[in-house]
Amino acid sequence: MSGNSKAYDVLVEQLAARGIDVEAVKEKLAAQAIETPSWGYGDSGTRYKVFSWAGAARNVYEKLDDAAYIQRLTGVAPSMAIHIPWDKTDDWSALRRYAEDRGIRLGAVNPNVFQDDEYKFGSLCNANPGVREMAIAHMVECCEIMAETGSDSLSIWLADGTNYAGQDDMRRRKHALQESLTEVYRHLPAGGRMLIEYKFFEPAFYHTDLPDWGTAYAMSLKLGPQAQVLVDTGHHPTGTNIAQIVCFLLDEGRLGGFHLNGRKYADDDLIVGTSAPFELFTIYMELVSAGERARDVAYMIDQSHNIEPKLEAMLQSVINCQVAYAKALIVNYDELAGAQLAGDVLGAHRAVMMAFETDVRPLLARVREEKGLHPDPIAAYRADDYASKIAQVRGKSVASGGYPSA
Ligand code: AFD
Ligand code: MN
Ligand code: MN
Repeated sequence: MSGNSKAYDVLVEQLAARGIDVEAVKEKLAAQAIETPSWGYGDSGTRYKVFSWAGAARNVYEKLDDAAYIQRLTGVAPSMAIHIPWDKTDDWSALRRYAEDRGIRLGAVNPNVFQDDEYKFGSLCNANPGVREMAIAHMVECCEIMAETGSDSLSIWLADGTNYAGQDDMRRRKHALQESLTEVYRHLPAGGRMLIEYKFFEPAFYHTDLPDWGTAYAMSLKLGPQAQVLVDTGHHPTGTNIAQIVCFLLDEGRLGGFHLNGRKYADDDLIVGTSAPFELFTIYMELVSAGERARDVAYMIDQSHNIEPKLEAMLQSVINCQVAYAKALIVNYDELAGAQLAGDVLGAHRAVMMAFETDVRPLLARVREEKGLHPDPIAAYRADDYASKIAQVRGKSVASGGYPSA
């Protein structure tokens, strides 16, 4: 009996003794779906420096090749989010077919209203109506692209904000934001969703027009049922209880999805689940305990890997989400509810910690094997030659970004 199957049998026995239906847990783990971002496969960096990576994807087709590779190794990464205009193509049906021929599909469409010169003082909140029109037109184009790609989510993040008190009228900006989003909302394809992302600062440093879950939630209520909130796990002040935000939005039916990444100090875009695995676990506990209310939540990774090997970083991100979900699935929620109602503070806490402190890797390994996959995606990655092959074929792009060299 391989070491793994022994560990698996011991774990199954432990979980059964805790009243956990292991087969039901495995079914949910096998059905998990985590979307990877096209921008995680190309070169990216910080404002100081982009360390270009040999083999980094140079165009949307190569990004799809890499996303399909992640899906082949993990079996739970069936879609890739696209970013417009970075991933723009003049033949959407060809791109859609290219993805589907490789076992994945095109996911959320991310407009870009933060890199054109015109957006210096904002996009949808800009005082200049012409700039607002330009940003709205771009988002309407993204709605049309959604119809072409079969995407169901328009994932909106604005860099809009100001750097100094008095720089602009925050009330006027709020009105402009609502008006502009209302116009975009009209163009959503049937069944499409507008996911409104918030971020407490950066690149604006005095105020951001969509800084927190409350403003995004208020905007979604004003817009209508196809508008929901997008929670980027890196976009909160240190110490924020993100699980509580997730619980509230889920209960209101307004949690559209996540941009998953890790943070230590700010929007660091690190590998999700590295700096705060317990936080990720508590988020997944809210999702598991919400049951049907969490059915349509979109789980999307939003990271840019600057020093980490790109594909290994993406694999680790997906695995960390699998681990957090598996741990959340093995909480005995009946036992937890009983302890909560009885006011058994530490009994309830221990019911949660018991799950968090369980090594779920043998369970995940078995789920992968039952899907016909290697039980350890990182070992599979390190054993095959995909990364060395693309490094050879694609080479290294000229590093960009960063302060102009002296
Ligand atoms: C940056 C922003 C935000 C956005 C992402 C993709 O902070 O998270 O969703 O870029 O555009 O990380
Ligand atoms: Mn994001
Ligand atoms: Mn971000």
